[in-house]
Amino acid sequence: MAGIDAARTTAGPAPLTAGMVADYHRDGFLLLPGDHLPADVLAELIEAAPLILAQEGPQRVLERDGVTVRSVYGPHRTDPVVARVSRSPELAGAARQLLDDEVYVHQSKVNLKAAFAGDQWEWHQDYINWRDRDGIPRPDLVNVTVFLNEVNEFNGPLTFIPGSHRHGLLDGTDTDSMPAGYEDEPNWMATLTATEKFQVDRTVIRRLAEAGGLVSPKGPAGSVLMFHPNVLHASSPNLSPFDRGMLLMVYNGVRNAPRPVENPRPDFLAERAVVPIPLAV
Ligand code: 6CS
Ligand code: FE
Repeated sequence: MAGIDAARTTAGPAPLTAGMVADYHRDGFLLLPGDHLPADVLAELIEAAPLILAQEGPQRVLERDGVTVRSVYGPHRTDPVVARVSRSPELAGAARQLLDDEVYVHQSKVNLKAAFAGDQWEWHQDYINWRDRDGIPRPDLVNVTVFLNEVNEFNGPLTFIPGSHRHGLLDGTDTDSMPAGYEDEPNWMATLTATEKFQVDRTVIRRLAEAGGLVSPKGPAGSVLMFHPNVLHASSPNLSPFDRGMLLMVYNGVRNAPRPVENPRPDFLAERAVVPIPLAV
């Protein structure tokens, strides 16, 4: 694991070096090696994933085929292993360094991207959902992802346009209808499927990709990928015989607490209680 005291932007554990923090702010994402989490913690997490994915309920989203599990939301609230990992110095400490604030988990999920059947995520920025649906005033959140399987070029890796987060929220269209196959589902489902609700203009995507290129961070299970809520990202369907499971935790800074909204989303999608994760100094 990277030296836990290598840099201190806030008091408390600081697993990221100053160089890593700078790379994150430049590119909008940062990949940490497969041994960032202690081996026993990673093993527990990988063991917990099938149980999380098996829990039926509104927090579980299926693919358009109606049978394959796409995502399960809120595991940090329901699964003790994820709860512990979400509060670990290796992850919460890193989030705190990147946000320069105390942090709590706004949203968590396991995205399975199942072998043969896992569908795409179209080009999007995350923050528009958290601003417009959840009332979060500034894009001062960070996605912290733990790979539960090896992520390679075959199983639908996340793909980023480096530096795109520095343009803020981009021009696009908010589509109003429910995606095909989800017409009978609750309205909050519209931002969670393979058909993106907020379509960023393709001319904008092309221009940014021509300038910044495309990067798909890959690595063994246990790799930790952090990315900014405004970095433009997408991923292809998984045509390979290998799952691409990922745990994602969205940390928010406590100074960026959500404002009241008219129709709050269910708490497995959006946390309303801002309680900082305690981390020993
Ligand atoms: O609605 C949401 O909160 C989410 N939707 C997308 C497309 N990305 C991030 C987030 O999980
Ligand atoms: Fe996203």
